[in-house]
Amino acid sequence: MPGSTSATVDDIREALLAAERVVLTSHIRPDGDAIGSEIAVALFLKALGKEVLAVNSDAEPRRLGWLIDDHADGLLEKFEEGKLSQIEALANADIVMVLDVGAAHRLGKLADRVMGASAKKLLLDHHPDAEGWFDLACVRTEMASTGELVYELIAGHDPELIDEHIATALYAAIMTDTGSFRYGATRPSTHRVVADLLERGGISPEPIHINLFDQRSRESLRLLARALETITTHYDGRLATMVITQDILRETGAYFDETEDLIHYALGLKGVVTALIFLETLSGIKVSFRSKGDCPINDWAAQFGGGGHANAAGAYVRGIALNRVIKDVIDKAPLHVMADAAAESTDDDISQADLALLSAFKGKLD
Ligand SMILES: [Mn+2]
Repeated sequence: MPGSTSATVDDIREALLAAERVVLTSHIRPDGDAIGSEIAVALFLKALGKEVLAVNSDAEPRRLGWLIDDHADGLLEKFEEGKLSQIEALANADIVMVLDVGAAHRLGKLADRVMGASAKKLLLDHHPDAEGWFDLACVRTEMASTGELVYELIAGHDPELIDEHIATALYAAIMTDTGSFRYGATRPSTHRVVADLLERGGISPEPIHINLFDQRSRESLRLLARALETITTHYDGRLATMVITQDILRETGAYFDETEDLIHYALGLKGVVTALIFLETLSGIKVSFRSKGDCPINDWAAQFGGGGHANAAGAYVRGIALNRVIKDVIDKAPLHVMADAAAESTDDDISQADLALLSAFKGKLD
């Protein structure tokens, strides 16, 4: 039924088992969860004798290259306009399965081809607000990662199929999206899944962690040093911001994708509940929102045309100068970022005095 977001992992598996040719795809600027989930599903379907191709609008970031070189060469490609094998795969597919993203615009150059494909469209995702054009959509927002859903997909068919390669891909997926098992969405079941992956795959965490996080370039460390200097706090130290300009990137020689984990340093500051990073790109300002604990920031990101999870969201602002974007975003901080939500919640209603205090806070930037 088109528009259904209530499909189960079993429904998704049943549809896949009945198919012969499957194309997988995920979001632009694919991360470890996107790539790891795609590789695991691709290896699973290949083991079942299906024809499968995973194709993304963007290439994988360089730091995830090892995942593909090692296990999935020829299974996962970057979309190339006019590449016959990819066009044929999309045209002949029984199923196009989208992983880790439910919004067409985040499929990049593949959006029209995926939506226009005659194949059945499946979604397996953990992001809220999936669009309605999927034939079967399994969206489980309580999951920390799409990788955990893929584990369910495979283990529910035959856990024996979880070999070293599938286990490595899923471990990397889950490790990425849980921030190495420390974010709020990490649950006991997350640890049960990774325990099973370690056992069945005969893999150990350390080399995967080293591959994912300990491969920094000198340029990226120079970028880190510069980025730390830009940290500013607001609202009594509850909000920390970081700014990366094109000048900083140029001067340090770092790549844009090396900005990815910088925000955690701002979030790591004592007393900070929310951190923002403003990244100046050639076509606009990318704003990343992160928070700790019960401090949702996705509605805040949505005010700037973005969205995401409660504790991790993003937005992209075009046509407005960097300094203006910084001020606008900070000014629109939700009340629970501006002031201590615990103090407010002792009263059901916010008093007039509190509201006056909050509006005074609002204009005050460090
Ligand atoms: Mn994810």
